[in-house]
Amino acid sequence: MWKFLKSCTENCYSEPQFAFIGRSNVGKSSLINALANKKIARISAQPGRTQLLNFYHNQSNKLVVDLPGYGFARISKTKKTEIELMIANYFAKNQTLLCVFLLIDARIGFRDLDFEMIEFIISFGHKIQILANKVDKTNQSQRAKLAKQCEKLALNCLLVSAKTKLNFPKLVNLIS
Ligand SMILES: Nc1nc2c(ncn2[C@@H]2O[C@H](COP(=O)(O)OP(=O)(O)OP(=O)(O)O)[C@@H](O)[C@H]2O)c(=O)[nH]1
Ligand SMILES: [Mg+2]
Repeated sequence: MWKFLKSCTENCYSEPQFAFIGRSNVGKSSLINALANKKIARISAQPGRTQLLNFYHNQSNKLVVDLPGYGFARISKTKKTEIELMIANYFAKNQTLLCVFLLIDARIGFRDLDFEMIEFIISFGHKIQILANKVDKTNQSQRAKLAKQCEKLALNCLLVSAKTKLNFPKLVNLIS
């Protein structure tokens, strides 16, 4: 059963873990709530909700961390730097990552900041799985464009929706 454990400013567990990262407001915390079938992560229509590393146990008792989002302009410069450092340290120092789930908005596709983050994460040898969230809000041409982008980048992409739970059996399999 999914369970909230604690919030930390750096990795406070040595066990192997899955990480959720992505631009602010892309739906990382919503996806965790949808997987958990209960409200264990705080979400908001305003970007910048998650400001710490939030640790959870998932359905198979594995550690999952919900990271703060990147790319949110409307927070103080100090706070932004603090969050960027928290994210950078997490990936740079972590030897025990099972997989990094990098979320993008399926309507928008990849942004420059996403490419920078993907390169940064890969540079430490971590494995990445792209989750294109909010698919419930996409049309056919947006989905076709996304599929092409993923193919070109040779990245594993799974279309998901925290709202409709599209592809959740596959996602649960990846996070078990
Ligand atoms: N339609 C739709 N809305 C979604 C989906 N996932 C998330 N949302 C909405 O997107 C907004 C942001 O969701 P959050 O889960 O707080 O996003 P986050 O990535 O955790 O944001 P930060 O913590 O700020 O980085 C909320 O209003 C959610 O209800 C989805 O799959 N479909
Ligand atoms: Mg969040």
